[in-house]
Amino acid sequence: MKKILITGAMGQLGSELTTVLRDHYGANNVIGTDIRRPEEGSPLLEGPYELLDVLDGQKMAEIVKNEKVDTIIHLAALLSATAERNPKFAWDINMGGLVNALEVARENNTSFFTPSSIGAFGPSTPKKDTPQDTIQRPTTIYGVTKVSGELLCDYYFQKFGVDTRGVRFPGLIGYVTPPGGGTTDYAVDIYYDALKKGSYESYIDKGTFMDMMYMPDALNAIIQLMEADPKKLIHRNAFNISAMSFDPEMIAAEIKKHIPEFTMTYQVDPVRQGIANNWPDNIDFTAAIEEWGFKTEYDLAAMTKDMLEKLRIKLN
Ligand code: AKB
Repeated sequence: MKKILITGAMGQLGSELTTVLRDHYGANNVIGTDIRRPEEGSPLLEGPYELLDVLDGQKMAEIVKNEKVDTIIHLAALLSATAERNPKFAWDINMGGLVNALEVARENNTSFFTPSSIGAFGPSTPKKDTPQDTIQRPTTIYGVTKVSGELLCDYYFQKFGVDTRGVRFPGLIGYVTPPGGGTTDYAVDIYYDALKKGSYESYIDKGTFMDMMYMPDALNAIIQLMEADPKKLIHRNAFNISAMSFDPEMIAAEIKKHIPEFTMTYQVDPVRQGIANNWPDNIDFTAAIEEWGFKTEYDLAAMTKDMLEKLRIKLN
């Protein structure tokens, strides 16, 4: 039985992953941590929960030692658009937190998962069917921290034998906790506004394709990779994964099938559009399929149907 510590448990991914892992491994075996405390009644408090700033490596080490943690899932990080507004702070949080978590993993011999992102690619990366191994010269601070993180995780595996694993997540879409400060967030906001206002003003321009994935598939991917046979993993960190690639028109057209009166207008945000322009249109994820059997269940149609159903209940 695993004993897992999650950083960034209050984030978009962390809040759902904590619950899913508690169902999978037992509530007492998954310790949620974040710099904030959830509101009373939050599902995050239905198991062990600790306040933890990832820049406090000593406290992280104490929790891991005291609770005999054998797996660290390090999610705490700033997303692309927020990072671009404060690059130094983004470097401190994204890299400082990662180094602390890797050191704690090394000292305590734990397994380790941390996500990279499609943000680890840049303008000189092939834009279509972006290969697993390719040019990575991102032009955002978020991308710089993601490439550095991928390399650092490889280093901790090669140098110290820490069992590091990771994926390059595309935009994640879910209805439980809204994302904060990402470039792909429009693909979540659009569902909320479709139901609340019947319209959406997109900050991402027409014809801008990005990879995306529905949250249940993202959660499964983490469990699948963490449980994969290490002998079969050639890449270990930063596997390309995706479930779909679409532009704003395509997601709007899919929503219109359920809400015929839905309309979309554009008010392009130059910062987030600039970031999106330098990311791939669609990535190749053959290595993840071959090395650990990556698979997804939701395409754009299935995700849209489920998102609208679940959000209708949540917003009522
Ligand atoms: C973002 O938009 O910053 C994230 C990501 C793709 O890493 N969702």
